[in-house]
Amino acid sequence: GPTPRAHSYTKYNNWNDIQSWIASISSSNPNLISKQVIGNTYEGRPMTLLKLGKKSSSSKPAIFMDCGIHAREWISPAFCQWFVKEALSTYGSDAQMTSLLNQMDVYVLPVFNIDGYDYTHKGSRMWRKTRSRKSGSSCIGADPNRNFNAGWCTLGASSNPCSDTFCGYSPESEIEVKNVANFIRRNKAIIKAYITIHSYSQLLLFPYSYTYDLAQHHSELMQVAQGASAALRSLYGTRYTSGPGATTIYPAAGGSDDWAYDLGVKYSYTFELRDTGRYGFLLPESQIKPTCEETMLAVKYIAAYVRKN
Ligand code: ING
Ligand code: ZN
Repeated sequence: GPTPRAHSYTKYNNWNDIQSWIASISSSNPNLISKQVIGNTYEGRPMTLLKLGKKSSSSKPAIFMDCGIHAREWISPAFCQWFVKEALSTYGSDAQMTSLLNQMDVYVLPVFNIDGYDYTHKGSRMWRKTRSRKSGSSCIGADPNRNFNAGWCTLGASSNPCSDTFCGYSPESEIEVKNVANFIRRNKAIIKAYITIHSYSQLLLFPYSYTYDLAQHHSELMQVAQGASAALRSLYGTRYTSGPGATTIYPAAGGSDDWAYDLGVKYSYTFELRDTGRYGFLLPESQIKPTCEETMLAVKYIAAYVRKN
């Protein structure tokens, strides 16, 4: 067939290009990267999870990171692609990345809501939800970040299937949510941190969002978030606010970070990347590189903390 062009990390790639990239990057360096399909989306696309880490005979502690829970937040999948590229290209030269991948595995799901992401390229740019259908309603999709089983549909979520924050017909009714939840449940003994990448608002959030109660580990989660935000800011001066979701952005039940935390994954964080609203979801491609560079510092800060604790 035709020779594919080199993958661009400074463009918003469509699902077709990301899928080709997943195939080629995972075969490029078998000592550091492998892939597994954790299930298919509603429309039948494979959800391929990348595993980064130096091969080891014993099982290693791990970090799980997903991008693209919401379809229109295009900077998010761009960051997961950037992270994988950086991990592979700086292993062996960057001390922090080398220690991380020697001692831990990092699972990366480049696009969580693939059907929705594809629809924002081919149908409607501002689509947020999944693309599932149910007889009895003409409205399509549920909000995957309202569909996890954490105070499900009690607060900041809608039971109206036409709403952008529709919580779904039951917890994990969305197959993409079920696939991710099943993987994390199956591997909860090794998963030490859960990181989910959204946009926009420049926030680093942690549990809880479904209640105003403070998390059991609130002070430590806040300390780590503030350290990560300071690391991020050190590069280009970008300011982030850290705090529990409910009071820092808005109360919202059914989110993935709250669910992972209550499952026992203590270091559970939601990033809201650039910007603060000038471009919002339509962040120009010229900002992909600086956004990803600064976010790398925050994610590596959290990873280093988790590795040492
Ligand atoms: N923001 C998140 C949302 O799903 C959030 C905020 C984080 C809610 C964690 C619940 C839990 O609404 C965006 N931009 O998607
Ligand atoms: Zn989002």
